[in-house]
Amino acid sequence: MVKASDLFIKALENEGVEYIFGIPGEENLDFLNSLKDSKIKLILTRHEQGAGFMAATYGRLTGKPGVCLATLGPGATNFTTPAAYAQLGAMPMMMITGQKPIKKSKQGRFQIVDIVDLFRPITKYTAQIVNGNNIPSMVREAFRLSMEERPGAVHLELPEDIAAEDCEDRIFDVIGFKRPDADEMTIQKAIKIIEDAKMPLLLIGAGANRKRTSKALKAFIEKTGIPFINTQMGKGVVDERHPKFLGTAALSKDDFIHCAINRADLIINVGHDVIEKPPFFMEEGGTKVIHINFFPAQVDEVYFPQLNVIGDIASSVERLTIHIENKGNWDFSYYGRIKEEVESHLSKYSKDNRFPILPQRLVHLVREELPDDGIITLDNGVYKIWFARNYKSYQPNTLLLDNALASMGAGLPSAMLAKLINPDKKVISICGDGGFMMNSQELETAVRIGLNLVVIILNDSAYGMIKWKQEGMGFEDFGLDYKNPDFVKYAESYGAFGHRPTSDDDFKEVLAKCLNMHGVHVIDLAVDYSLNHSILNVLLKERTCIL
Ligand SMILES: Cc1ncc(C[n+]2csc(CCOP(=O)(O)OP(=O)(O)O)c2C)c(N)n1
Ligand SMILES: [Mg+2]
Repeated sequence: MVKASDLFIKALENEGVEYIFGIPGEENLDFLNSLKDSKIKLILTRHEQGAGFMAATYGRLTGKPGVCLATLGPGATNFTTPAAYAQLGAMPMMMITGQKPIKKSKQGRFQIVDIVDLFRPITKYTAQIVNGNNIPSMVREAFRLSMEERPGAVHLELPEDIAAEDCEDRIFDVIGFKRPDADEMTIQKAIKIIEDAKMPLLLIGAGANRKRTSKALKAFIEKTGIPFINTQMGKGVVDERHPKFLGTAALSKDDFIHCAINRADLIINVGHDVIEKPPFFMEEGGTKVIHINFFPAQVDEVYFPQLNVIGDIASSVERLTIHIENKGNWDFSYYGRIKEEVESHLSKYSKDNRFPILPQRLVHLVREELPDDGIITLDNGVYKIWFARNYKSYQPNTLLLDNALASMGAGLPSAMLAKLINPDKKVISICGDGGFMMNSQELETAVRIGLNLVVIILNDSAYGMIKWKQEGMGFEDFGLDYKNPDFVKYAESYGAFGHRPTSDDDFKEVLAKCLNMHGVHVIDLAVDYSLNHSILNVLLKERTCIL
């Protein structure tokens, strides 16, 4: 016989869990005590959101569920945003929450919320453990579901009395499975459609962000010469320095790549998922779309592909590559023009050294300073559009942004996780002053666990993204300004290092220095958003309609 909480830890070890992120409450104390003697490391955070975002990012980067722990009621409700983040972003993640004893309790309804039900719309699986003997099978099932396409969040609730029960010592083997391949007839159909098209265009989305897919897509592009674009979460799947790369869909319309999309007669859409902000809008009678993914397209007002190629993405792309031939129908000359236009537009302000800094210049300097495998993580703000459009990712998962839930507050925890599991890589967290403040308390966690991390806060003393939208809608500037704390002193009070550059040169120097130093470095960087409206809302519309 074994204690249920010990068995739970054993089941997690059996799944290869390395970390548990979280904040225990009294209802988790048996579990915590069992964790004490395990090789699984506990990463204690200062808010459950921090723990949840770290767990989700662990899943995103490794393909295995990141595990997080919270107490009942208020601890568990703090997991709702990270759960939605993992669920929409297809990141494997497991939440474990405590609960009052379920058999006999003298606490009335104090702190009791029906967490299992609360999590139902934002998880793939949510259940209360009512018998310790069920722990091994329930953990195995939760892990299986969390990783299975489409990956997402799962939740198990472990009540206090169940955690203390004695139960049978049993564990289930982790049995892998091979994802099924697409059927041959569909592959042949797709080949015929692509060969017959005049201006096919390849679009790489979030679901293509897997190791083997990257290689398969590169081979496809190289054999066919078909130009490619990507969605925000598909960035870096194929090196964006590739001569066939046209750009990223940071906006849904009126950007240069939409000129390419509008002229294309076929879009080969690999790994796209409707949870991402649409990279383009499909129209009735317009450009045809082949959807290549692990699962069929969810039909939507703006997305209704004409062919589904369903199965392992890498295998589908490899099989297309083997058999496809250039039958002389393809003409990519227009895409070449778009490429030239994009390159000259994107580099326009990269050498402009005015201060406060322009986001375009920031993108340029960060790219210059980071090695090929360096990682940046973004929070949510208007700079995300500039990074998505202007930053070239050279490798998969080196620009981590969230274009699914697009929640503020995830940027810092996701950078912390990226650094934790990639100690030899340079990692920069780029946040707005609004988003940074939503989980800034995790600076303490970062310092305590000894991370070497650079955090850049773009300081405009406002919710800049909403200001930009407000201006775009022709409304008056109202209701979006605030005052910030002194970020240098704030960082120092956590035992981090604070920096406030006063010029372009100064920033370059500070960034280079911070990337090579130990500790957590917070750079308070004044940003100039005055060109956002004139470029993103006005100039793009004017230029793109004449191309
Ligand atoms: C949790 C959450 N609340 C609100 C929003 C809506 N929202 C999107 S961006 C933004 C402003 C971001 O401000 P900041 O972090 O300072 O970035 P900036 O755009 O100013 O650079 C807001 C309020 C959101 N995405 N997530
Ligand atoms: Mg701001």
